[in-house]
Amino acid sequence: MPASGTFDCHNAPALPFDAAILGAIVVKSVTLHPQKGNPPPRLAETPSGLINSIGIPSPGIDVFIQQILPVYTALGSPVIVSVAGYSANEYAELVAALDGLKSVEAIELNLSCPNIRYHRMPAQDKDLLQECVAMARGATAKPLWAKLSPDVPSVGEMAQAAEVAGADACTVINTTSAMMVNIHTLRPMIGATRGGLSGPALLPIALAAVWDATHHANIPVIGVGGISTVEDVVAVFAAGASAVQIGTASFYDPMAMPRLIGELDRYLKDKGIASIEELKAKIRQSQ
Ligand code: RRO
Repeated sequence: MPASGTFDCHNAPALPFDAAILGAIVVKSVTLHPQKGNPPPRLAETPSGLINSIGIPSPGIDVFIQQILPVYTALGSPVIVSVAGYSANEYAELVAALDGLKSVEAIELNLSCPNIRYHRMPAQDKDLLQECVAMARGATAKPLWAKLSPDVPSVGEMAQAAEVAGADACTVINTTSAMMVNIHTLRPMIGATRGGLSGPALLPIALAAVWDATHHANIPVIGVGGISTVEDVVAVFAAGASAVQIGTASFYDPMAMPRLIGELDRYLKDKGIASIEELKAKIRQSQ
């Protein structure tokens, strides 16, 4: 599935592939109230990866539900709605607004956006993370995924905390906080100074985090970070992931997701493995 924020429904009509082949579509995080996001420059391409400080431009949850959700639903894949609140109460309100909607398969709680001037980032503060997840849990019976940050001493401890508070799965990881300098202006490339780094540099960080999360928590872990080849997909499954998300690879190659789905099929066939479930069972036996 696409990582949140990397699959724009405005481009959906121009998509070069049928989105129904995806396991699911994760939408860009939605906030309770409309907001513009950060002023540009908010995206920088560097040799180490992309740095973004988009800052969650959002139409607000009401407009999202009325005007944007139907566009995603029409694509024929299960829709996962990512939500970002500024307090535990806001997470609960966002989740409550989505609770009754049949077209919402699951809700990803984005607890880890690096580009918001939080007083405390939920994914970096165990008490706040648990408060946000617990409040959201109280507002829905739909599956709840907690999206975690790599910028913590132990992603495993945060995954465990999310599980205890009622998360059904966790998504590991969001981008990592970073900065790049424009050597001509001698200024940071990003207006907000820092942004979130994504791309291949993130893969080893994601692998360590997914491993850590699966060894601390007993809920499925969705692996994301730096995946661009079928070998990367298999590596993230080998680290313990139940499913994978693709982000920056699609920025450089809009066909990355269908390509990886095809390559994974061929990889399994070549190895004589019947399904992804069988691959996961083999991984479990080998460890
Ligand atoms: O919009 C963003 O700036 C953003 C978000 Br919500 C996020 O979760 N991760 C990221 O790298 N950027």
